[in-house]
Amino acid sequence: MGQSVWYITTPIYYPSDNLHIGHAYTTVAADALARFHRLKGEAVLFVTGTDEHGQKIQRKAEAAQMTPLEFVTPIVQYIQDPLWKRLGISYDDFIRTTEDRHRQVVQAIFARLQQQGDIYKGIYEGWYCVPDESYWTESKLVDGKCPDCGRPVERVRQESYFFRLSRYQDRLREHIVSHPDFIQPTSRQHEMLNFIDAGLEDLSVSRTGIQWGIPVPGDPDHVIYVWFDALTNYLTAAGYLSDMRRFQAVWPANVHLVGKEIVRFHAVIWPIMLLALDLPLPERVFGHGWLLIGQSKMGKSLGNAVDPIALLDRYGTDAVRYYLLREVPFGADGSYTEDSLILRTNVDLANDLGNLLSRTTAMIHRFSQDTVPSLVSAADDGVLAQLAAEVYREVDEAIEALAISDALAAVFRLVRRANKYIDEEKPWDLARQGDQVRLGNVLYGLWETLRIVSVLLTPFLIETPARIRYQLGIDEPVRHYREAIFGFDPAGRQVRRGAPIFPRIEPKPAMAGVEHQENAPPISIEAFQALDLRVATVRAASVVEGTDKLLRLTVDDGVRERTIVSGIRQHYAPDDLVGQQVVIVANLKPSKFRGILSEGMLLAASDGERLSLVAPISHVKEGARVK
Ligand code: ME8
Repeated sequence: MGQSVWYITTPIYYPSDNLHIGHAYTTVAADALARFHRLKGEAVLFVTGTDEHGQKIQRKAEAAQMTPLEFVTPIVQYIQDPLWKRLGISYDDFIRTTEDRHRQVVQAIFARLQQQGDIYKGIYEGWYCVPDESYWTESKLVDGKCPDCGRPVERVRQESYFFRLSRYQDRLREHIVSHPDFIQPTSRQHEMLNFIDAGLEDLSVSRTGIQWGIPVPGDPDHVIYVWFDALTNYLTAAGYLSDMRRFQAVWPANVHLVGKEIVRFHAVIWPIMLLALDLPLPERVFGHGWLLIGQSKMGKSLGNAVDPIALLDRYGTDAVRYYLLREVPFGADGSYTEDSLILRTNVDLANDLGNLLSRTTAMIHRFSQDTVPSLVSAADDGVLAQLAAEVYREVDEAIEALAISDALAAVFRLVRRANKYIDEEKPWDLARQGDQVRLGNVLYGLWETLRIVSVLLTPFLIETPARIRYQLGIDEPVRHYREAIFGFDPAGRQVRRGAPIFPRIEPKPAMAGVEHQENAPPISIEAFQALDLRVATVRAASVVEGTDKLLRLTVDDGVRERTIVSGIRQHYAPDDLVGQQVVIVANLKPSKFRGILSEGMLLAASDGERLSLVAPISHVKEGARVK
């Protein structure tokens, strides 16, 4: 009965309002991981869903003069389609806690724990946070408010069923210590151990006075605590009690992906429920960080939620997915801004990836009549093949560690290296010199790198891999991760040049801070021609120590390499500039900055807020005159 299905879950979300990009963040991450494992040929179960019971939903429904089910159903439908559909979420099962299959499992578990003496009836007196659906003792409150979310709590005193967490406290502690992968990132492990060491109190697992929930078996005045109900979804979806054969193949879950604020439920209450049921514990509970707006968490009730559909309308599925997966190291908090989404898309997708594709297909068109040349490896220095092999391993390892952003960073390192390779190898020179062997190797290497990138991006992006492959002349979809190996695809395909796969996004029109300058006085054509403007390629870039504005660049102007000191450090990272073409004022009188002689300046456009270097929109030779 070996475990054979790779099982990943997201939290099941409250359908109390439409979801925001914080929810999309978790779900897209889980989706990428699920797709990655499928691409490696594994059987995967990826489950998401909705947590529909509880007081919060009941109150919302009352306010809307609807039954709770009437209230949640359209929201749940909206989450499935358009929200998850348009984000490309490839869930295998969508579980709603209002389904019969789930109610049966929750009630069966409750009854069993009661029979075993793990659940008993008593009196609960304490505090309750309605929005979080969590119970608190007096001593845990902070300034009389919920210690998790800071909102007011309500006093409750009622008959209640209790779950004896304390009985399993030592076993849980011992499991956490002996399984360092169980709670991740590691910092959350320490938090949980501290929480356990402070002593676990028995948990109230039922409520009276509300109807919207699963009734306690045999005692219908009580409904089961919504977290007890919700956590059980992971078992229901795995087939627990309904299809035990499937369950054996699926359980334990490999990853429960959750936001950091609910790690405690997943790393304390949930494993204790499983210990009491004599079931193996999940391999990993991963608590990722929050998307912040400014300094605060984006939240449904905080009025700062960003609607994913609006972003999808504006930027498309892949730009939104890429941003969510790449921008913030998985595990840490990160600020969301639309500008950072635009910048990410423009720099990585439009510039680096888009240019590599259009340059490569253009050169294969021009120098090889659209036909991908074959590799004559004897003369090839293997730069791209070697890096591709490294990246193949790195992506795999990063995903194993759930370091999704690192995996994408590795893929884009390969993209950037390939762009630089074009500048170094200068295929147009090889063509002029008639060096067909070298030219063929270089073109095949670039084409093959793009094909590998299309494989590596398959788990993360939905439409892009096929669009890249179309232009490369490949109609077959990506089938397996091991296709991302250099030399896998034979020569002879016919490239199809096409439109840019990611057109640059123009920053939003309403730009505060744009300096609307008065037009300058007219000048003669001679005055303009006195400027020697030329295209150059950045060969090296580094920061000028002791300043926060200056970069020192080495640029190739077609005749020689020259040094230019430029005040663009706040807008560009040195590594991002290497290999880029720029426009320089070549006949500016040299002058010294911080002891460095600068021979010329770069042209850049500035709206007072953002600054963008000026560059030719397609590749031209270094030294080309700008006029
Ligand atoms: O907690 N940044 O549901 P929920 C990142 N029903 N992720 C965020 C986020 C943000 N600003 N805001 C929300 C519940 N999330 C329970 C779960 S599971 C058995 C029951 C994500 O609708 C993150 O994954 O409040 C967080 O844990 C989840 O949405 C909370 O969703």
